[in-house]
Amino acid sequence: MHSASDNDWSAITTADDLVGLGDATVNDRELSVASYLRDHIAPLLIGRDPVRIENAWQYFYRGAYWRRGPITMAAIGGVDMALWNILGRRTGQPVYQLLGGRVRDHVTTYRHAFGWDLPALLEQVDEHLDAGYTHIRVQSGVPGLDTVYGVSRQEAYEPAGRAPRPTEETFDADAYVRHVPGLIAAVREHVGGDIALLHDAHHRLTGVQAARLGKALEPSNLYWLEDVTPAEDAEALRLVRQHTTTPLAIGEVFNTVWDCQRLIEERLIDYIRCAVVHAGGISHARTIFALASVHGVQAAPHGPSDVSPIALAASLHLGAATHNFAIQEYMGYPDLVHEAFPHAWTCDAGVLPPGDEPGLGVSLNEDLLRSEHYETAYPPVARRRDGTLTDW
Ligand code: EZ4
Ligand code: CO
Repeated sequence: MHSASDNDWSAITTADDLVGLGDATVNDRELSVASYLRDHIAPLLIGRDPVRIENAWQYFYRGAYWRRGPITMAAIGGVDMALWNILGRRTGQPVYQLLGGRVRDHVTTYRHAFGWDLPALLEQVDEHLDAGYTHIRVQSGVPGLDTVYGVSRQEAYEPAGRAPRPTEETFDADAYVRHVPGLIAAVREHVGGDIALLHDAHHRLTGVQAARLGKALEPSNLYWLEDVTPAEDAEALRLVRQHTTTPLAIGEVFNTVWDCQRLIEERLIDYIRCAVVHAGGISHARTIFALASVHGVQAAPHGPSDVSPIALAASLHLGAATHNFAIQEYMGYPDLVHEAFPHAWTCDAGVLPPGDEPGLGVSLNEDLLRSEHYETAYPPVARRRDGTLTDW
């Protein structure tokens, strides 16, 4: 390789001037990954052979004494994506062909619907239904709470707010667990039996609270209940599993196969939600999904608006070529982001075709990006009524 990250963008340039884009964004810790890339990876990329993708992955993973963690793995992930991108451009093939070709006609997606109360929520649900979506994540306000994570009173993408420090909100697990089953039952009644409904609890419940919630949601026949307990606590999930048949999804905060090995091997979850960007790129997400396939767990990557169109493209190419890839989250982007990252993938009536351009099929509108500047943004911090912090 000729140079790496020698401009502001996450791009690798080969000696013969092929450019590969990657995404290494970790929401609210962006600059730490930029430093990791600039200070510790870019100098070591120079002179490497860009077609030896697996070799590069192994070098950056095993060659570092301090392994794993979101910063390291996103940095490796960005490089990995860029190298797959380069290989595609060099061979004229979309990345999904290089991964073995398509196993499915399309990658299904789900969209978010949120509303402070049921009528507002149903309005968004109806918009998604009208647009042809068949899978919808539903979130709402909770009586007695002023704010709820991921439920904006306005149009919203990722819940991070642009400010030098995070906002704070109060969370009450009992009020939440009392409210959600009735709310989702009402949504189920509204949409009928054929639409898949999903819900995300954002890691905030104990095992017992989560088990109760899962049980209470059974009549609503959820597609999944996501992040119902803190992801790192396997025994909490086991407790939930023992008490409910509501399908469980977890893993957006995992970075390596070792973070989720036990959950997968012991079948404590139904869906593994690692994002390609946060889990070491296409090469390592493929390892995670392969382990999942052995144990009856399906892949369903994280895809909020802080996962860029480049990383989404990487996920879609992998999804097209991965048998146990169930669904891709797609939160959508503001217009500015679509303009900044012109992309071959499309979103049409509930499916996300990766497009047939060589590589990942995403480019950068550098002029537009240069006119923007970086601002810190943080998701809110949540406290219980006594002031102690919740799990996420
Ligand atoms: O909390 O992207 O499933 N989606 C989510 C998101 C995440 C944010 C964190 O950066 O849970 O809203
Ligand atoms: Co989530």
